[in-house]
Amino acid sequence: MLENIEITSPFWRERQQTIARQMIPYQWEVINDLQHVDIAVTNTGGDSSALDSDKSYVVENFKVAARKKQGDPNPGKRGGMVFQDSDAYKWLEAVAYTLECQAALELRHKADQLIEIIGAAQEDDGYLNTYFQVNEPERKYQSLYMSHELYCAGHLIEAAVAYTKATGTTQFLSIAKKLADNIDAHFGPEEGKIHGADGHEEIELALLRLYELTHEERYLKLATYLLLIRGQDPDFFGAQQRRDVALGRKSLIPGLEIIHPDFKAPYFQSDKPVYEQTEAKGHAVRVVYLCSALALGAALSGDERLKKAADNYWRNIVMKRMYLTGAIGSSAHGEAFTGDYDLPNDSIYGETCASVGLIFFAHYLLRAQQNGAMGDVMEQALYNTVLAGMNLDGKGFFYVNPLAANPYLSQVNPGLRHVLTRRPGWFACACCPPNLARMVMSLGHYVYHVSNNVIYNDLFVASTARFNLNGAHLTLKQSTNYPWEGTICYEVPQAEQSFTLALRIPQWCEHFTVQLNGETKADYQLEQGYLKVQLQQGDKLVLTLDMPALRVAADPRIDADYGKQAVVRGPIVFCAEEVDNGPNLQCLHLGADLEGHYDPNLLGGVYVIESHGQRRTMQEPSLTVASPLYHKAQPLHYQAQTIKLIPYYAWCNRAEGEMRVWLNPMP
Ligand code: FUB
Ligand code: ZN
Repeated sequence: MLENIEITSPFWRERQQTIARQMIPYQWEVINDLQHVDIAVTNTGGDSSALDSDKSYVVENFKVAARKKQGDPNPGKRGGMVFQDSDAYKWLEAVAYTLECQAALELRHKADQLIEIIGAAQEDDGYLNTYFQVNEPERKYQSLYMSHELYCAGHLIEAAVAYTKATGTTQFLSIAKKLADNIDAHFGPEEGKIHGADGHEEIELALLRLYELTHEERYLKLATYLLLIRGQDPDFFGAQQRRDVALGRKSLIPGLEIIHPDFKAPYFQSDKPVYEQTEAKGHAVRVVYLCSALALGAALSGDERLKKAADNYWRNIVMKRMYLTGAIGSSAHGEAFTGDYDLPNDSIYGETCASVGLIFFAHYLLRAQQNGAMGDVMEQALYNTVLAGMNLDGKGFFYVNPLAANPYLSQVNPGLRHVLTRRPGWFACACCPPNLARMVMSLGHYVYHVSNNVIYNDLFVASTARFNLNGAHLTLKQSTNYPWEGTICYEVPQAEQSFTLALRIPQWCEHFTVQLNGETKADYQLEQGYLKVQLQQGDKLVLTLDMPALRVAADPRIDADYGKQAVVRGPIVFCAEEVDNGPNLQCLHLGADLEGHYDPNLLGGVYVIESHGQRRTMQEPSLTVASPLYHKAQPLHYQAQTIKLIPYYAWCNRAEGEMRVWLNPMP
């Protein structure tokens, strides 16, 4: 197993420092309402006017719940979305991973304070959810389609697992176990218990992680139950919706009807049992959180039904429903998947959380199957959509991640209103910012995994890692300037015995070389995208991945990308921005060349690619201001233009303007 890892990569250290020093303290201010932020309300799904636009209420809600528990007749107002508690839990999880990397005493103090407040809000029977405790106690566990009770519980449990591992303290874990036990008392096959699961998956993965930490079988059993009960009764959520309407209850998402075309069984992945599912349907984050649990559950329990479900989902998502940037979820309606090859670049949803979830899914499948293709997807989502989810300064966030954007169209076209072209400081529905923080701070957990005593290197990240392979200790040092350069050097300063290191050879890499102690190795065979090398103390291994800038074409069934080309280099997808290339990016044609260089002074240091291309001119007689919109087709005119491309993740850090990933090839 991996005992610990210290990340030394300049690329990732800089991001982790930004998150630890800027983003997490900033998020603390926001969740405690200590500073004014303009809260964007574009993504609430319902009536944004029902939510305050300058207060998050996150921590306040726990204090209100605690006062109510103590019998205070006027505990105060509980505000925000029904799942607002989860923002506190994800913040705590991000702090936990930060504490794994550094002492961060001030953050630790704040986190302990918050855990105290959360504990004070928890009811004696373990129940914990500020919305239902304060606003509608009689509705607990009755509106699971949208209550997010187990979703919030899941985030609490994941945070507690991470916090316990990082600090060795158990106060948070006790809260988590008490809550998990409350869920266990209410859900399960026994008569009198609820025979269903939460509308938003998350608890399943959390219980599996709790099981991994505590080895208490009941958590594995409950997680498996919740995975397998889903879709057994396709009307489970529908019946709860109808009952709530009959009882005159209000919608849990302000302004959105309880019975709504976007919220039917497929939205909740409950139209059939998971092992009969063959397509990713409905809400994208829900799907990938479910899938992550299916993959980990299959690995922990050996249940073939879970494995089959995870494999089916994986195939459908990766082969037919994923963007080049690792974004998923094509539609803003229901924040959802649509159909195969339906991947519009401008009206996309591509929620940051969905790509975070896709990384979890890939990681847990990888742990079970050792298939490098899963590592490829992991880095695709990480280096592109997830990193694009934040401003370089760590204080602005994207929820929706388009591959083509135009600020004017986002203003005038209601179908594009969800596509922002500036990262807001916070959201009324703020799931993404703390999710991104916990993802990047936990990066060390994704660099390697160990299976059958083999160390698999899944992500190339300069680091020093310590492993314990069945009692034998070893230290593995990885040095690289990835993602800007493809040379990765491994050293073994200490190893009690020899071991096997499996290197992921990414699918984008057409040529690579391996040198062991100065000698080129040619006798290797790839096994599912990994190359295995035997190492011992003192060894030095150099893997060189050729990393030229490449043009990518899409499957012709993807209408939106038909005839277009995108530029990638290694794991990084590039894009054109208006600030570099002028407006009307749709008129640009890439040239025959792609010339790249690293620019240390641009956007915190990025690789830039230039192409001597062309721009269709507006000079033709038919394209004067007074000319008609449509005209007889005739030969087109172009002028030379050097097209400048930057990494997609860094877009929208300068002037607001158009952006585009898929460009025209030479005419
Ligand atoms: O419903 C909770 C979270 O809010 C989801 O995961 C996101 O998609 C957003 O809807
Ligand atoms: Zn989100």
